[in-house]
Amino acid sequence: MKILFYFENTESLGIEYLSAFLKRHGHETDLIFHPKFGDNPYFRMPLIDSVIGVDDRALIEKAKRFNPDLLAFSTNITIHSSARKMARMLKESLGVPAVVGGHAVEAMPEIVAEDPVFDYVILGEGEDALLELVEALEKGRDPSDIRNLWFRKNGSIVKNPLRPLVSDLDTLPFPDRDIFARNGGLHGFITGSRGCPFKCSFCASCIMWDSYKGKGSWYRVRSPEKVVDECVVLKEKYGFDFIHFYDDTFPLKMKWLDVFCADYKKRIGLPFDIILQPIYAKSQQIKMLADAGCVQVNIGIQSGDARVSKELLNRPEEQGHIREAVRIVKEVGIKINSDIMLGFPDETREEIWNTVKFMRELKPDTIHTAFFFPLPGTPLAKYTEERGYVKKGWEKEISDDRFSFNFTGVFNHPEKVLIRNLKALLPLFALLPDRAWDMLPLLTKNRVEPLFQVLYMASLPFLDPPAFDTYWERFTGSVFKRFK
Ligand code: B12
Ligand code: SF4
Repeated sequence: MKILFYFENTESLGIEYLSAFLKRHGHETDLIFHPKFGDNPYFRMPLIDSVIGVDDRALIEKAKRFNPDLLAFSTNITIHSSARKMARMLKESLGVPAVVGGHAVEAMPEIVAEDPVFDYVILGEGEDALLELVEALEKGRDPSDIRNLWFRKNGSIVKNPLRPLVSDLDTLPFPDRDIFARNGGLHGFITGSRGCPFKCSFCASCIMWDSYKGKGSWYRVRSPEKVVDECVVLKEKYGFDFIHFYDDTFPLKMKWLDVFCADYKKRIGLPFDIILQPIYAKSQQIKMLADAGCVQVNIGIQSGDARVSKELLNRPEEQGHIREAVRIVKEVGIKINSDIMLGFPDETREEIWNTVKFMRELKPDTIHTAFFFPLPGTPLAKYTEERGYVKKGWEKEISDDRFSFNFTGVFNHPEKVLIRNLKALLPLFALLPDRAWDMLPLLTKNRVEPLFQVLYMASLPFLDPPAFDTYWERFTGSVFKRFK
């Protein structure tokens, strides 16, 4: 059977895993990739995509040439509305059914299952369920008993239970990166694990631990040798000179790391970055990572206020863990990128400033700022709704509307001006000497954010080289395809 995926903006390991699994079982796959160059964390100018020749008509023509039997969409809540739009257009032109999976489905399964745009919804880990659906459709068999599948039948929704999680990740084929290499978006992402051991109140991890209760551990780690085998593919087949490990939190158990670091150094030797959970950062492990080639760690600090971090976000680490992790990481010369969020429900002015003070104290090399946005299905989204920051039924807007995590908060935070200003200013201030931070209270009094957003964009290549590279690759990739 021929399955056509759709994705936008960046590479999706989810699609690559699904595609590899389908191919292993004799099916043919391809991808419609929309780079959405004009919609990114730094600015929104959708017209740019049309100018460089990526428009819906061109994508539909490409889809027609592949002539699929099934359309497959992977969505999260930022891309859900545009994936719906694309699903509607492709279905109209091709007359084939559409299946959807991914994080938007976990977050709001009922809303997605009631949506006539999608014929089938697959919850959770998708490899086996998608294969079974494809085989049922191919053989004209009733898909009613496929675990993880939800679909509409006689006016109601059939909701099949979840199957157990894949317990041995090494049994899965390596992600099919060709599908992105051919169509754009390939960046060299890889994960050594699936899931996360923690349950922060704003994170999708909470949803997964709850949905999969009794069906295996949501947090699973691959064998280090297999991970390095996959890095060989990234290096030799695709020519990457930098590797991004995008595990929710990079595995740091001594036994695992010992094998990984020695093997990676011997067979790969490329610089890489990881996502580091500060609770796990011990001196010995960090030294091993540095020796193996780790040049940057990304730490999700989120808030520098102890109450917000513990009571509201349910973060596992204390501020002491973060201080110690930053000290150890700096000692070995690894760069630190810190992720923070601003504008949590009930977050006071003082608590917001505590985050700023914490950043000033820690002095990470770069700071990535985001507005807090409630992910449907998480405890913090429920709290946001209970406290009246969003109106009931707000999740529906995610499907109906185009909004962006990066540009709009859905709710009206009383400290909106301060939040917007800090979002634009902090990444810049990360580059400035300590004394410059004294100016922040004055600078944030009035709305200066648009001016600093422009400054931020102009300094992006220096501020955040990996983000800029990704962005630049996407742009040049699109232009190249247009003029080829
Ligand atoms: C790596 C990563 C990124 C990378 C790569 C993104 C990507 N699209 O793969 C980068 C840094 C670019 C990124 C960006 C963003 N990310 Co991100 N990211 C992750 C992370 C840490 C791992 C994703 C991953 O590769 N998982 C491994 C693969 C194998 O799993 P998977 O993608 O979930 O796919 C499986 C199933 O979901 C399912 N499935 C998925 N799609 C489909 C489709 C079909 C048809 C079927 C049947 C099944 C199916 O089957 C797959 C295989 O088992 C997750 C957290 C997590 N644990 O998943 C957050 C996560 C997905 N990101 C998230 C967010 C919010 C974002 C951004 C919006 C952030 C921002 N403000 O810009 C952007 C969106 C960009 C985009 N276009 O997707 C949220 C999504 C929340 C939600 N409910 O929608 C997550 C869950 C983190 C969180 N905060 O909770 N991200
Ligand atoms: S540590 Fe990170 S990935 Fe894990 S639950 Fe918390 S926010 Fe989610």
